[in-house]
Amino acid sequence: MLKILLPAFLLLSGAPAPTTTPATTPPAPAASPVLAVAGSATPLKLTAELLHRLPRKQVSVPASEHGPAASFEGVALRDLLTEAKVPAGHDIRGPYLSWVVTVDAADGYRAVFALAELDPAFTDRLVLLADTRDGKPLPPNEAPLRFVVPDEKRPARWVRQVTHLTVGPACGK
Ligand SMILES: Nc1nc2c(c(=O)[nH]1)N[C@H]1C(S)=C(S)[C@@H](COP(=O)(O)O)O[C@H]1N2
Ligand SMILES: [Mo]
Repeated sequence: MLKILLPAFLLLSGAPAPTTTPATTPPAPAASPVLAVAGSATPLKLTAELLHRLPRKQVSVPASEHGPAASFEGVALRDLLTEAKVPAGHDIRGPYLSWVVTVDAADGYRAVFALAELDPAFTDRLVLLADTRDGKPLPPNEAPLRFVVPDEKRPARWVRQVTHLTVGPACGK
């Protein structure tokens, strides 16, 4: 009996739990995600200040097999590209038709969007880079930014924990 009660007593008394698991150091605070454009030396830092200076967009997503209904807010990826001087509209021609935005996440997950998929001259769909869910900062498994693509039924490109956006030619030319 004493053997069973002793560990519980140690936990309740605040004494270190008798465990062999090594202590882990907390992760360093994440630097701002960045958007880098081919041929441009300075990447755009996706700071909270920038994300609040650009037009804010809000989208409500219904409940599905993937999760409960949610309301996301953030900025359109296209508006970030414009901030970074990436061609838009009628300028998306010739080589720019094969330009893509590569999205990298903290866990190594990757996805791409083509410039033409993001542009209001081609489509009305919204590709949102969200920084809040239901009016609150994103939870740790989604922060600091996550994609929301309401028109896409499979949320496979709804990349969470975005760290880098890289914009440039799909096949390096
Ligand atoms: N960083 C990251 N984002 C990701 C994934 C992932 O493995 N890593 N999985 C994708 C897939 S396949 C799905 S179905 C959705 C699930 O989103 P949820 O975890 O918010 O439900 O996240 C997408 N975004
Ligand atoms: Mo998925």
